[in-house]
Parts: sequence; structure tokens; C-alpha cells
Amino acid sequence: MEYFKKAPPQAAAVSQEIRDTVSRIISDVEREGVDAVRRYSEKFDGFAPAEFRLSEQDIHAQLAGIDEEVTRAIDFSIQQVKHFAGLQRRTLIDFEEETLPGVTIGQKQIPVNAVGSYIPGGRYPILASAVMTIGVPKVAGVKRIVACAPVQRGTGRVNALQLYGMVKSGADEIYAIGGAQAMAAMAFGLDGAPPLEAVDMIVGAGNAYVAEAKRQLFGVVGIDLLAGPTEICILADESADPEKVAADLLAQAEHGTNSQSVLITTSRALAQAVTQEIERQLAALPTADAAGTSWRDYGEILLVDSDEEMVTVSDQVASEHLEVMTRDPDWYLQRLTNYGSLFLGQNATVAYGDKGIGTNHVLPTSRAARYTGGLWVGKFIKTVTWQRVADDANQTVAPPFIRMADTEGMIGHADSMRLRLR
Ligand code: HSO
Ligand code: ZN
Repeated sequence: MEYFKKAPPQAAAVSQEIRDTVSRIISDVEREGVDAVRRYSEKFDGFAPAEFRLSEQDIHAQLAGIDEEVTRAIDFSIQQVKHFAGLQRRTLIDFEEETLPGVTIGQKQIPVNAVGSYIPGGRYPILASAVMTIGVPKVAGVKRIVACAPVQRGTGRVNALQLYGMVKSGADEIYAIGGAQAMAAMAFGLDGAPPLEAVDMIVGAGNAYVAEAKRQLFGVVGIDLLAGPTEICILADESADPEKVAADLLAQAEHGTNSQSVLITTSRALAQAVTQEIERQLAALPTADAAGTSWRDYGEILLVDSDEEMVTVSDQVASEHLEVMTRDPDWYLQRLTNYGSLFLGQNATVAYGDKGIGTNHVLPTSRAARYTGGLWVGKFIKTVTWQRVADDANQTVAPPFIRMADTEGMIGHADSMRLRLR
């Protein structure tokens, strides 16, 4: 493997400063509740309302006059994502089996009772976020979905189109709270009339503070995964169109100034053409400040000798999004093992997945694709187990387990089983 373009070395993503700030916010919200939330909201968002929960009237008023063409587009996204989540739900089955005469063991799927979803503000008011983190738990059968979103600076209001997405995706309660304080509020609950009852799991992407809050709150509540800056990796041979390759690299690079875009190719000519295309497209791209910085600081082009090496190197990169623009994308589908979501062929651009073709856009970053997939309906469902033992079956299972327990000195365990033999 040869670097055609190599990114300069970077400092660690999560600084001690972020860890300490988040830890202080979390313990303040745990101790002081809504007063601490109000203090941080005032400090970070210039917003200190009496009540953070949006009432039906607030929501109604804020949704008046929003662009109908956009709401239809959001509806389309919700439909596709919920449809696919429903198909995935079918793969989670309940079953039981008589594993020994009289011993029946089973598994059962139970949705998490209450989920808190964070809808990020940030550089762009991403409209599909609510679809991914509210629509999907809805399909899972989660009974109560709480949404938190920051207000836009100076307005004291959540983005109206994002709000539409939250309502349409199925949020039961919506709060205008942002940042780490939102994550802590959902995890611990807040007093009030009515109170915000603590949820069982918090999900959704956000900035470094939100991600760090999730990490620190894991254990108090469940989390989905720790989403860092967006990543894209493209595998391309000489058959790929440099214009599309460059556009897709830049599309994810525009997320922020630290998005990682990687091209792995067997073709030096393509590497050259893509490099030129990126400069050409950056010159006209309104978001070139972010995209250009990301490309300069994090962008890489790797030259490899064969299709096999392309697979090996790609599995090491383990990118959040992986595009395959080669003669035979299916060959790669069969062999690649590490990615969050795979986009096959010249047409399947990552942006389709981002906006709601059906797959989830909350995906593993920072090489977490080595050990997990992304957010999906199954993350909101607990696969639990159960067992039942008929009278006669005690004779089969008790003796070996009594022997084990006696050997361990766990006499209480042994006695509880001996009772079943009487
Ligand atoms: N690529 C982002 C999701 C997104 N991009 C939504 C644009 N809209 C993280 O997977
Ligand atoms: Zn994106």
C-alpha cells in the first residue's frame, strides 16, 4: 500500500477539558435538577425558560407555515426508514425449544420501555436525525420516546422543520434542551409539573460534549453507540467516475472540519483525477470552508495493488460509510467485514443513506465498525431468555448442578436445588 495523499497526525479527539466539563454538568444536573439545566442552557444557548417542555400549543404554533415540500420530503424519509426497520424487526424472533425431556428454554423480544433521543443542532439542522432516532424505536415498540433538541441561538426556538420530524416520527414528549445537560436530564429525570421521568436509554448523535455525556452516563442508562466525526471511505478502480468519487468524499467532508474521507484505489490515474476534481469542486462548493479543511487535514488517498488488498486495507480503516465504485461491487459485498453501512455501485451515494433511503445514519465511527453495526430496531429491543422445568426433569438437571454447587461451597445454591428433588 502506498500513500498518494496522507493526512497529517492529529491530536486525541476528546480532550481532558471536555471530559471535565461534561462530568461537572452531569453531576450538577443529578444534584440540582432543572435549576442546573436552566443555568447551563442560559450559559450555552442563551435560553432560560420557566418550562423546557414544548406544549401542544407551542408545537402547533411553531409548525404553522413550514415549507410543505420539505415536510413531504421528511414524510418520504420517515416512510422508508420505518419500512426497513419493520423488515428488520421480523428477523428478531421469539422461540422455545425442549432442550431435554421436560426442560423448555426460550427467548423473547421485549422493547425498551422509555428512550431519550437527542436531535443535534450544530452546523446544519439535519432533518433525518429524528427519523433515525425516534422513528426506529417507534417501530421497535418503545412505549415512551422523549426528544431533546437545542434551541437555535437568539431565537429561543427549536428548528421548526426538525420539530416536524420529531412529531411525525412519533416523539411523545419534546424538550428544548441541548448539549450534555440534555443527556443528563433524560438519564436522571427532572422534577416539574409534569416531571420529566428518567428514560432507560439515550441515543443520537451530537457534538463532542454530547458524545462524552453519553459515555459517562452509560450504566445509569443504556446508550446506542458513541458517534464521532463522520467518515467515508470509497473503494474505486479505474472504472469509477472521478466526479462522483470526489463529490461523495466532499459531501461527508462538509460535516465539520474534522471529517475523515478516504479513497482506496488500484488506479493511480483515478487518484490523480480525483485530486483534481476535489480542487475543482471545492472552488464552487458553498461549504468549502469545512469540506476543504477536513480534506486537507483528514483526507487520504491510498494506492493498492489488487482487489484483495483493497478489501484488506478497507477492513483496517473500518469506515462508518463505505462506497464501492468498482466493476463488480458484489465481489466486495461478499468479502468486506468492517463497515457501518455499505453503498454499492455508482448510484448508491452515502447521502441517500444520510437522508433516509431506509438504513440508519447513526453508524459506528473511529473504527468501532470492527465490533458493531449501527443503530437499528434491534438496539431498542432486549433479547431476553426464560426457562421452565417439568417435575420429572428435576432428576436430570439437579444432580450435576448440585455437584457443581457443593464443590464451589455454594451450599445455598445446592440446597435450593436439593429441595426440587424431594
Ligand atoms: N453522515 C451523517 C448523517 C447525515 N449526513 C445526515 C447528512 N445528513 C452521519 O452518518
Ligand atoms: Zn452525511
